[in-house]
Parts: sequence; C-alpha cells; structure tokens
Amino acid sequence: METRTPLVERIGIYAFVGLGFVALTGCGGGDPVAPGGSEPMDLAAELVAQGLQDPVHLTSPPSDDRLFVVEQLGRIRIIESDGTLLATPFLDITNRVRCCGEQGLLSVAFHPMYDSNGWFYVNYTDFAGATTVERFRVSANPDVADDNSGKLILSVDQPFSNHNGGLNVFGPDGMLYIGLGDGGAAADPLGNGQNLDTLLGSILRIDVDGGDPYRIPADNPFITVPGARGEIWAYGLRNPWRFSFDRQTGQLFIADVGQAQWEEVNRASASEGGINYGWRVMEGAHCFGGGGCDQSELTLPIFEYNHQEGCSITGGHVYRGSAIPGLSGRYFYADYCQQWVRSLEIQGSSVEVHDSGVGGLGPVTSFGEDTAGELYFLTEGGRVYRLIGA
Ligand SMILES: [Ca+2]
Repeated sequence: METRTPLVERIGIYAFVGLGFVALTGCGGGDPVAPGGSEPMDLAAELVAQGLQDPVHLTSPPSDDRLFVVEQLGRIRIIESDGTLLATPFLDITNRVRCCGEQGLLSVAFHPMYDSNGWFYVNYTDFAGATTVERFRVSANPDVADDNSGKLILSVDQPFSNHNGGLNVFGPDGMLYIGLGDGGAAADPLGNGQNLDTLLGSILRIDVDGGDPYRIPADNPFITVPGARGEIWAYGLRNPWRFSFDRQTGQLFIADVGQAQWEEVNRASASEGGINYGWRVMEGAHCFGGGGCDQSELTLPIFEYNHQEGCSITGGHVYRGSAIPGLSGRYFYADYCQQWVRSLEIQGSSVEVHDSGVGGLGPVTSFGEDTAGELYFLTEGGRVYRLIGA
C-alpha cells in the first residue's frame, strides 16, 4: 500500500506491516452486509469548489450560508454561497501547525453563539506533536479571523504521530466534544483505549462557557470516579476521525477507524455518557487478536464492514436536508481507500446498506453539513462536492 497519501496512516498501515491479514475469528458480530439494498436511489456528486489544498473538514457557523473548509496545512478557507472560493484564508496558522500525515489542522467548530462572540475552536497538531485545541475570534471583517487572537483551551501529548482523532464539534447541548485517538502506533501498545486515566482513545465533553479555559460538566460520566479524567464522555475508541450528531434526534454517530480487519459505526443517544466502545478488547464486533474476550461492559457497533470492502472509514452525517426527498435519516459514510460513498438505513436493530453510486472521485477525507442540512464531501484532490439527486 502506498504511504504517500497524507491520511493513509490512519487506516493502520502499521497493522499491515506488523500483523498482516491475521485471521481474527469472530466472537459475535455478523458478516458485513452487502451494499445496494432495496429501492436504489440515484445520487450524484456536484462539484462545489476545487483547488483546495488537502481539505479535511467542512462546516458553517450557525445560520450562515458560507462554507468553511479546513486545509490540513493550517488554513481555513471560505466558499461563498455562490460557490466562490475566497483567495484570502479566513484563518492562517500554518506557522504553528505541524503537517501532514495524520497531523495538521484537522477541524474547526464554531461556537453556538458565534454570531455575537465570534469564537471558534480549532483542533491541530503543534510542533511538539501535541493535539491542541485553541480558540480564535473573527475580526471586524466577517471573512477574516484575527490570527493573533489565539487562546489555548486544551493540549494533549501524543506518544506517536498517528491516530490523533482531531474533530471538534459542538453538541446539541452546547458542549464542545473533542475526538482523540488511542495515541497511535499499531494495536494500541500503551493500552490507552481502555484507560480512563488518559484523555487518549476517547471523546471528550467540555463546557467552554462555564470556566476558564473550560469547566467539566457536572453530568459527565466519570467526574466522580477516582483516577478517571472527568473530561471523558465515551472511550474505547481507536481513532474516531469523524463523528456527528443527528440534528433531528441528537443521536451521536461515531465512525471508528479499524486496525487490520473491521471498520465500524457506533450510535448512542445524546444523553448516553460513559459508553465503552471496546477498543482494543475488540475491533468492530470481534475480539481483537482472536479468541475470546469479556464483552460484558462493552457497546458493540451498529454496523461494520471488513477489509475486503475497504480499509478506512470516513464517518459522515445523517442526512436531514430537503434537496433529496426520501433520504432523510440515512447515515452517510465513505471508505478512504475504495473511494465509495454509502449510506445506512437504520430501522430499530436492522441496518440496510445503500450504495450511493458516487465514487471514484479520489479518497474522501471528510464529510460536511451546511446549515440547511445538505451534505458535502471533500476529496484528497482538493475538491468539495455536494450530494444531490441524480
Ligand atoms: Ca468499537
């Protein structure tokens, strides 16, 4: 496998080298579901913008019809509602970001009150390799931020360069959720996934309004557990590169990138804290390393696919837009290597896979959602596409 593509390491390239395709005998969990379920719906990808450099995240401030695209080197670019990509970056912090591989500027989250306070929170790798969450502020010009307004919110040392997670998202509860991978290398050598003493291998939940630089919410699940980090909302994660909240139901969808065999999608209600998603006891719905394992405290994914079908999941969003009637409630995701885009139709415990028909546009690094709920995806070739009906 080629390693020159910037994000490919998050697929666990080390695993291919170190473990090969070790046969992991399942201990529960089913076979992957074949794509292309009933009632195929033709979708297409409409080119919105091109010429971006390693785009890895797309979002918008609340009630704002501009799209903000994160370039991994350390810039945020604006696409106006007419599709114009502004030449001047909204933010340029290339002078404090270590890029690339799995490192770099990885996401931005706009404060729910951005309209009045102008605050946004970036997640990047600093020159020491640490995951850094920093708050910046817009300038008097709404298309340009103040590059010198930075205020450090959180810094987390990273033992290895890969598996940085890297997503900042404000939840429906107004809290800032931050994804962190297991620290990297392969097979979680430090056991961070199952360790509540470290912020690694977890999704954090902090209140950026209740303290300086933040407060740990009183209803976080481990706040009273001795030795545990109170910031942790969920754990047992390998590299939750992308997760999202369903804007209609508030449900949290976490796509966790697998080691050598299984890519997975997890789901929880917005109020369900403290979930252990299993890594590295399990990879997907299978005991990691084969044999048996104690699954009693673990929450298994609602869906998985194996490495015959792909090699690295790029998590997306539940579609809640209005442009494609009939798609409402579908969870979209992609595989970075096989370059397909699929969706899950979830009815109770049944999950049906639908092939979108969109693919071959290059590795999909991330999805994005605009304020109207329409979905976008970003390709490593520097393009932004909108999902539309064919
Ligand atoms: Ca898991």
